Amino acid sequence: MIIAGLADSLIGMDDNTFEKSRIALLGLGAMGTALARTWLASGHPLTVWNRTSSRAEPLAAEGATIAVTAAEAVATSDLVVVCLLDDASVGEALADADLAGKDLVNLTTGTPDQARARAGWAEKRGARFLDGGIMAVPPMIGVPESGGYVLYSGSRALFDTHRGTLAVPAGTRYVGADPGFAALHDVALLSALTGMLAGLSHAFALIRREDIAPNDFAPLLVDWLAAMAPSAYEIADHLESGDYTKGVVSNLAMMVEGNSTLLRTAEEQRVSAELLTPFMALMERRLAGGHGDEGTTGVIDLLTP
Ligand code: FVH
Repeated sequence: MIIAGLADSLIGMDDNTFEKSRIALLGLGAMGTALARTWLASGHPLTVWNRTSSRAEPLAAEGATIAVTAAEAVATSDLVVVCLLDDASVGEALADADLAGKDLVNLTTGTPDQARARAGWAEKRGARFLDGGIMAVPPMIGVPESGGYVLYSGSRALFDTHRGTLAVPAGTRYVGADPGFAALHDVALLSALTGMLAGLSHAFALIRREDIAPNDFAPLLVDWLAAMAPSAYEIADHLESGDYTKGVVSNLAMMVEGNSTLLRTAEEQRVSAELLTPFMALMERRLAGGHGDEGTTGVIDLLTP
């Protein structure tokens, strides 16, 4: 019996024997190396290339074929995966490669417009293109229970062809035919994380000078943020319905009033409020516009005039 998903990573059939598809992987930084190891461990023939060749050598002992140039690596496989520092390094690395007929999967972090331009660039060179945004750090790669996954957008046909192979290092989530969508989702999620890290920084700063152990405080933060995270569903519902007051239990008027307590406490604890004030200013502007019965969804209108 063939396990669903796994079948996609197998090509050809010889009685009970399946051959796993060959992959060319360009880029052996922390992430590229983690990807390489999971594909090798699952039996995929793998050709690797890295600008600094010494980073490729340990993988030879694990079964990888080392290519001297990126073009040489590309020539070995129909499926080419790139995981480099940034979009410019992708252009540089693939400058001399023949991409005609190749399936190019770009796991390099970039902007939506960079992904769209890279898709056009790849298509002009005869390749199908899929962009990916990795929502994981290297130790999460090849560890399904870590919850890491990769967002994909671009050629649906390419995604379907290689779905099983792409699922080996981490879960897969296809988010649309627009090649910019994986990057857009990736950056939106990273931006939400930035806000959370800003909040954590301010919270730890508030307790820092007191006799409160950070390790005692951390579980409170984790539980609180986990309990509040579903507010994303309420905001989504507001945006889709256009009714920003629907289900609101903590309204903007109350929250703006409460902000003065947050600011005063920061002052008492001799903590700079610079991480809080930009968001508070937006809340005040929305309140001044007569929207005290909403939650914070209206702030999004101010960000997207
Ligand atoms: N590591 C992480 O936690 C994050 C998790 C989310 C996704 N990111 C993105 O993944 C891309 C690769 O990240 P990385 O962690 O592998 O990055 P480094 O360890 O710094 O390795 C960078 C590789 O890029 C090569 N490289 C840089 N410039 C060039 C160039 N001009 N031409 C060819 N290759 C280039 C570099 O080669 P070398 O320095 O070893 O010679 C590494 O292979 C990235 O987009 C993250 O944002 C990771």
